[in-house]
Parts: sequence; C-alpha cells; structure tokens
Amino acid sequence: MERTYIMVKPDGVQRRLVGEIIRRFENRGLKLVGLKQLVPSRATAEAHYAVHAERPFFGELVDFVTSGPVVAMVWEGPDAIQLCRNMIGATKPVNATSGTIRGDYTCDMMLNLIHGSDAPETAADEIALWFKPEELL
Ligand code: 3AN
Repeated sequence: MERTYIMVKPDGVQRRLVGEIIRRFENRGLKLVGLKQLVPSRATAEAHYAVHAERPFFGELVDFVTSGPVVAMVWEGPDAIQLCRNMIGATKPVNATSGTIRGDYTCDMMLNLIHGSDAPETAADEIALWFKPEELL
C-alpha cells in the first residue's frame, strides 16, 4: 500500500471540478485518508514547490497556488503514487492524453488543475507538509 499527496489547485476549485476529481479516484478504488480545503500560505506553497525555486516560473506558480482555496488530499492504494500520476496526465498539455484529468479538462501548463506526488520521498514530504498525522484517518 502506498499513500500520495493530491491537491486540486485553485483553478480546479473555481471550475467546480473537485467532485469530478474525487469521483475518479474513488471509482478507481483508491481510499481517501485525508481531505481539507484551505488557502495555502506563501511559506507552505514555497516549501511545496521548493524543487522549482530557481525556475523562471516559480514566483508565478506560488502566486497562483496561493490565489484561492485548494483541496488537499491523501489517497491510499497499491502503487498509488504512479497510479494517480497516470490518472492526472502529463505536465505538458500536448502530452496529456484524453482520459486523464488534465487531458480531459485543461490545455494550460500552469492552470493544470491538480498536483500529485511524483515519488515515495516527495509523497512523504508533501503529506507531512500539508497534514498533521491525526488528520489522516
Ligand atoms: P507536475 O505538476 O506535473 O508534477 P512539475 O512538478 O514539473 O509538474 O511542475 C509543477 C508545476 O509547475 C506544474 N504543475 C505547472 O503548474 C508548473 N510548471 C511546470 N513547468 C512549467 C513551465 N515550463 N512553465 C510554466 N509552469 C510550469
């Protein structure tokens, strides 16, 4: 069993896609173990995207993810990290195939609806950043 950090970004909340996104993960058979809505602080967003700190789009990315409510979640299941990445679709819009969340609902590199952890180490770090242990059921 694996746990992964999934976040519906402000564009996904504004576009009323939270239910659709949760439905996809539930239908797939994953288990929801943590869920909350919040407006991220700049410090949390910067820590979350620290790996991109030197990239030219970092400031815009932090501005975007702190611009409104996000829905932070932890999902559990076999190979949940890669399974969720497959369901989310590629970062580059042209590579996000139909049937994936991004492939079905966005063609924008920044406004791409959803984040999913990319490896076991980052999943552990992100879950610890966004959730207290007692918030995971
Ligand atoms: P993913 O979210 O697919 O794991 P990452 O971790 O490479 O992608 O990038 C994090 C976020 O940074 C992306 N979701 C996207 O919003 C933004 N991003 C990544 N690369 C670019 C880029 N070249 N231009 C603008 N935004 C980008």
